[in-house]
Amino acid sequence: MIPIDDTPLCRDGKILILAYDHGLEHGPVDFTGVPESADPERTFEAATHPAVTSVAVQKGIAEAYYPSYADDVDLLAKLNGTSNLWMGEPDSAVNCSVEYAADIGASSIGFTLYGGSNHEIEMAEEFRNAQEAAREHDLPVVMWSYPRGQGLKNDTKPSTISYAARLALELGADVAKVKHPGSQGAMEDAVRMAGKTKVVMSGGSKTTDREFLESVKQTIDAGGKGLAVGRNVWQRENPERILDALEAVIFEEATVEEALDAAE
Ligand code: FBP
Repeated sequence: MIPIDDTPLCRDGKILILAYDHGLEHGPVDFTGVPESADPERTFEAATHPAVTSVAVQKGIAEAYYPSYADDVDLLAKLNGTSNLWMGEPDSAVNCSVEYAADIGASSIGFTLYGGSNHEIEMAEEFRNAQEAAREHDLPVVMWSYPRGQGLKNDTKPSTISYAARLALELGADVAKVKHPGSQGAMEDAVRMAGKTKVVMSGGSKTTDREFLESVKQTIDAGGKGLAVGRNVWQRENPERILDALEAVIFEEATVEEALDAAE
């Protein structure tokens, strides 16, 4: 673990990562509701909002679009990822090295671990390589800690999310990105299991403003440090509006009602 509060990934110890790797992970279907969202520039524009601490993208998007935003946006390079065309047991190809991520301007790295997958052993070994290389470059490491696989029927049950958070601590991640386990109490347990590793909530599929903000508020009240979110921001017609609300909840300790007002 390295101190990350003074890195660009954090603002006042909190984190709001805008994730935009869905074109790989889910495919073009995620862009159908708001066709403009297929244009990476739209998300980079959204990432200039002061609430956003970093934008998380794959190497190709970073190479093609980040140079135009390097002065205004912080880059988290997602090192592994797999398309939805893959039908096998959960796994994630390593598409980018830490060295290359640093070369293209990333100030932190992201890595998915599917604990419980039949590929967990290889993925953990790949994570080890990335984590140790990141230390050489002083880059914070964010683990997308998503237990899933043949044996796991419910990947958001509280005990699974607590285990996901613990895996991140045990394997040396600075930040554990976990799914919301359904209640503030369950998120508190995940935060406790993560120890010194900061916990951020994974955004999930698009919901109403209120439902989404309530889950974020629960995460913050549980001791979580923020959010790594994609669809709940850029699948909205006006990403800036929900970012205003997120800024209020994450950085200003606002209530959900106050945040909804901020988003008017
Ligand atoms: P969302 O906020 O849209 O859920 O994005 C977070 C994220 O982790 C992305 O980085 C990733 O592409 C996606 O979720 C993966 O979601 P899943 O594997 O659960 O379909």
